[in-house]
Amino acid sequence: MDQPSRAARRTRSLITRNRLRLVFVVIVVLSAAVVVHGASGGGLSTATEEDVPRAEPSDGHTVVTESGRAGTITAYAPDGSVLYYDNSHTKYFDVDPVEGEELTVEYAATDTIHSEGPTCEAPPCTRNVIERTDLSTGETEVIYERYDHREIAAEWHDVDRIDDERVLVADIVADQVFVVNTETEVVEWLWDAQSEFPVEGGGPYPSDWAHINDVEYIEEGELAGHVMVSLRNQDQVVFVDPETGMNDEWTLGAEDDYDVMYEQHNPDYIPESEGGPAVVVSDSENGRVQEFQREDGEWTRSWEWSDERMQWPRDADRLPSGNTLVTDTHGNRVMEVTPDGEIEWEVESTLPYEAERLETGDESTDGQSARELGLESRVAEDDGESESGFDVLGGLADVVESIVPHRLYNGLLFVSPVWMGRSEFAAVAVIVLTGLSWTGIELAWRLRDSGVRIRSPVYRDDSEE
Ligand SMILES: [Ca+2]
Ligand SMILES: [Ca+2]
Ligand SMILES: [Ca+2]
Ligand SMILES: [Ca+2]
Repeated sequence: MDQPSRAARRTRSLITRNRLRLVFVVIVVLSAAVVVHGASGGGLSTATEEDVPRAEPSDGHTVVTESGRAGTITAYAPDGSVLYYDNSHTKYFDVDPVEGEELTVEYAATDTIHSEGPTCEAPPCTRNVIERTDLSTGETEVIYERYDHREIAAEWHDVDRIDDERVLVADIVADQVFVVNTETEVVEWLWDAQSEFPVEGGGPYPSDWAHINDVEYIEEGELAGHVMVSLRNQDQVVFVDPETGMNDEWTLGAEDDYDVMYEQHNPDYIPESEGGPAVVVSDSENGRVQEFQREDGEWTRSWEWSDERMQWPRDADRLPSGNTLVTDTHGNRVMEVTPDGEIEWEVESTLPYEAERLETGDESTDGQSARELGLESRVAEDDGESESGFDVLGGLADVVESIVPHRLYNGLLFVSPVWMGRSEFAAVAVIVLTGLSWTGIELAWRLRDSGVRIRSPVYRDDSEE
């Protein structure tokens, strides 16, 4: 080998290497810009009342709770302004209008106890509370409270009022639902998920086994007096006769049968008088809201709705108008979807748990079934056409989302900063992959420069170039 050609090769190699390095730098800088934009420019926060974005004007008061790291309850007036805001509890879950009381709500909230003391020997512990607040005066009273000895999965995510004295509570920590008289504090009825479900199924026992996240007292129709219970980790909504126990024939969904439901939230029962029996429910891990109609002793899917942005919805209320009020937790919004599938009203929120339109009653009260209304289904793929063909990060986000298991992906979104969305995750993935590739290539170059040759089946001698 002669010297000039060797020197020329070295120069050529250096140019090639520096070009490649430049490409890596550009990729990292662009991706970092996306992350920085998300962290600063995104700007969505509900941490204080001043931060809360205005809502679009609507035909009533809307109350939204949040249970991420910012635990909030916010009431929007019909003109979209904030009528009431509180963030004094760690997390807020179910909120319901109080019947016959204008602008008064009841909600379930949680305080995490981080320090050792008389209410918690081994922190962290939890205080669960049901409170009633007059949104116009801010006056708040404690209806019922209880301490629990741990923090994880120790919350009450739903409460349903039966009458003036009694409420039904979905108790995640004990995997039970119970009726308590809040005057006497005597528990009058209790159903334990272990009576029907094996501990080997669902989530890990005892840390987060059934995750009973919703409960509803059915007031009328064939199932009047039954209690509907959502076992998130069993992917099932079940119907319990208070006298005789679970009514197997009515169970909706089956464990790990993700085509039907995948770790659902907030099912609402629509009775026969409104075109049911039907159940409108957030199919959270599948990223859609849907409805099932009871016919010939079986549940049939009668409606589903999702769009590209929807990610981990956790509430859907059918309103008397025929619209559906949807809480899209990782889509960071609460919105109203019309019968033909359009978004009619919207407000941004960082990690919303559930929403209520106060004037329309508790959850889906007076809302008609999808079948009765002739609702049009719509799924995310339908509006794929409108997406830009040059949306590289959007495409990458799809790839990341398709590779990472849904539960893990939603878990990552839940624990990451509020501004971390799909694009930011894709950008971080690009930075990590670029970093790894760059490091690997630099290492290979070093080895090569120091005369180490790694033989591989595709190794070719310089002379063959
Ligand atoms: Ca509610
Ligand atoms: Ca409720
Ligand atoms: Ca609901
Ligand atoms: Ca609701």
